[in-house]
Amino acid sequence: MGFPKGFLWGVSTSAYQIEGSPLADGADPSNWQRFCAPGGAGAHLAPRGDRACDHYRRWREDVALIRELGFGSYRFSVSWSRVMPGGRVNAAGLDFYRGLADALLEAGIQPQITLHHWDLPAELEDRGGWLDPDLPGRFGDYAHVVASALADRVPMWATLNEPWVMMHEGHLTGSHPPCHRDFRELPRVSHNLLRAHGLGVQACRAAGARSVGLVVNIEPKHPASDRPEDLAAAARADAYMNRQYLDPVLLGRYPEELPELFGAAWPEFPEDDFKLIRQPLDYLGVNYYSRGITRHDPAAPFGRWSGVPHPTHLRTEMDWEVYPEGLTETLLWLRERYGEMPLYVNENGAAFRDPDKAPPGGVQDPLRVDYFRTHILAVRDAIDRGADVRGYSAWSLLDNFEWALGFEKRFGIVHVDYDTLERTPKASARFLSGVARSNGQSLYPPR
Ligand code: IFM
Repeated sequence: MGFPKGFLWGVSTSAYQIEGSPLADGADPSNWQRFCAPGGAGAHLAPRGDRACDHYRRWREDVALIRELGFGSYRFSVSWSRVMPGGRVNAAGLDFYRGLADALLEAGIQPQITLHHWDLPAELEDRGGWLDPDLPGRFGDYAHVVASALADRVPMWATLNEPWVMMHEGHLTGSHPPCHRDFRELPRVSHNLLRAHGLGVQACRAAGARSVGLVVNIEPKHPASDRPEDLAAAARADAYMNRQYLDPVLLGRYPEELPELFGAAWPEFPEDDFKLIRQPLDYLGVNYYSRGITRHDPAAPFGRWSGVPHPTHLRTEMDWEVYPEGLTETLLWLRERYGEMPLYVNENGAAFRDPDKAPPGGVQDPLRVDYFRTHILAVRDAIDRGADVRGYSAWSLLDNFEWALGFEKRFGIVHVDYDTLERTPKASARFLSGVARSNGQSLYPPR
């Protein structure tokens, strides 16, 4: 019963999704600020990301909220264009994150930093973004600046959040900046992200960071049938989404399916790059939301597979199947494929429809409560079966800017009224607070 002693219960956010004030105190525009500005592909998103949850000005209130809810950790990301506008170090940008980290520590909450959660300085995107072979080096410089300023007080670091999404949405579907739709770009984008990760780990360590990892999103790919074509399609989808990043980082090579998948677009990569990419890690961060049921589909525009919805399982507002067993499967699969390693569930959560205004009795969100309950029990199951899981962080502390989908999808355990920016904990916040304070005991009602 309960969870291992010292298990870390936390909440996650990211810079552009909550901060607002993107140009304050000397910051430069990021690719997402530009995406949401008039004339940008996301200009219709209202209210725009420029205000988001106004965390940049209300962060003290948010720290107090995390403390009141009893969480032991808070995972947030740093805005690159705030701390290094035009490539120069901006003391005011670093001061913001230093102040936040100190306030968390004072409140007994462990800060966890993600260096890059998708918001890239716009000028670096203009130079080619993740297609630019020089960007990994610039990321290494940025990582060194941030870690030199904060490693003395921040114990956990991650280089990148969900590199797969940056590649897939930015260069295949085109729904995120830089809004390209060209599968031939994907291998180069991935490889540059992986090199950036390697240089970021080295830079963090050189600056004294103690625990350094990577955060990936994993979705088990299940074949729609036992037909060999569907089995092969599920393997291709798995290589593309789940192993494309983990195999190079943890095994020093790409999955064997990828050269065939990309055909002539697959470049020869220098062997030395894999030494850089395969830096020893202190932990792996896992973001889990759903699984994918996959069938062979020769008409699919890329990869010859497509997704098949489960006929009866509940789906969230994102149209993602609720499938907690997939989290146990993921955590056990990581151990089996890559060996013993400390794992943290760094994101897990669900968008369900909540009212725009919090009613007087608070927001009741039973579907989200059930989502958390079943997924946390799935983590427990994985621990019982040998996975070394050290923490669980809910996505997300606040309702926030869900990227190209704007503010409509509410993932928060705390409701945000986008007119007044008032924060109101939902029933799910109270539920998770009980789980955190009891180290999981509250999941098991007394007999
Ligand atoms: O909001 C995102 C987050 O930025 C990255 N992981 C998935 C979340 C929900 O889509």
